Amino acid sequence: MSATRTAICLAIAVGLWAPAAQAYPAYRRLFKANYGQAIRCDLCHSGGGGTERNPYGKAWQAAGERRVSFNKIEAFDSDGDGITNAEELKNGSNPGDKRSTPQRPGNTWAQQDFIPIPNDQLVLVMGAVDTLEASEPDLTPKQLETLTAGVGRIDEIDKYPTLYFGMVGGKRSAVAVFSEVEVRDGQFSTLVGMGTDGRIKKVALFRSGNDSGSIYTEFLKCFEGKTKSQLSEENLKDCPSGSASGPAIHALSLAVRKAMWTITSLYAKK
Ligand SMILES: [Ca+2]
Repeated sequence: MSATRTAICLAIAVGLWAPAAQAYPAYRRLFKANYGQAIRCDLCHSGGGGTERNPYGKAWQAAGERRVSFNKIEAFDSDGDGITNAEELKNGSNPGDKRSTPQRPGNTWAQQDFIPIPNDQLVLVMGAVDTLEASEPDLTPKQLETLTAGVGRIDEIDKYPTLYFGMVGGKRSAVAVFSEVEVRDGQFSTLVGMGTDGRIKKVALFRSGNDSGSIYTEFLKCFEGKTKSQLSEENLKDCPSGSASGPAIHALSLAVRKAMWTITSLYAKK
């Protein structure tokens, strides 16, 4: 398995448009919140991050992709090796790989200390940087309150942001965060890059759907240069939405607003 593949906990390899936007960096944090263990992408993906989900990953998806969903599938034997998911997790074998059993666990899924960094996606919204860093901050109650007030309503997954920093000359030149909003036929995942001036550099979109991704290009461009306070529906009403549907534009706007509030809630300037 290549290093790049293991480093990316995303279903998207290239481009602004993915046939199936799936794993989201926060998912591994939901697992850790539930079981107290950091994990590798292999727990839920057949060949590491970015690959198809294994039976355990699919079962978790079917159970709702929430923290409680892990508990809901504990009694299942997702990979069909005769051992329940709960037993496998307890013993360090992979509940999504029938070749892995408590007697012969093989490669372990547990204890990945480093945070996976999706280099290929980050370059889309940050431009050229020397290096990339990542952090998985725990929001304080106060920060959570600020975020909720700013966005209106947040989902469970929004409480587990992963922040990526683009470094130039040893200093942070950009920060980026993924943000996800559910729409009727799937999900909008955006990656929003912000400069140190508090303005959006670029927004990349990853989602599943039958419509063409290019219909969102102009609308996404409209976010560039805007600050957190310029993202209200009123501020965005003149942005060209092309043939994109109203609900889609609304979801996209909400995702970007959530990303910007996440970053600024964590790094509020005094
Ligand atoms: Ca099993």
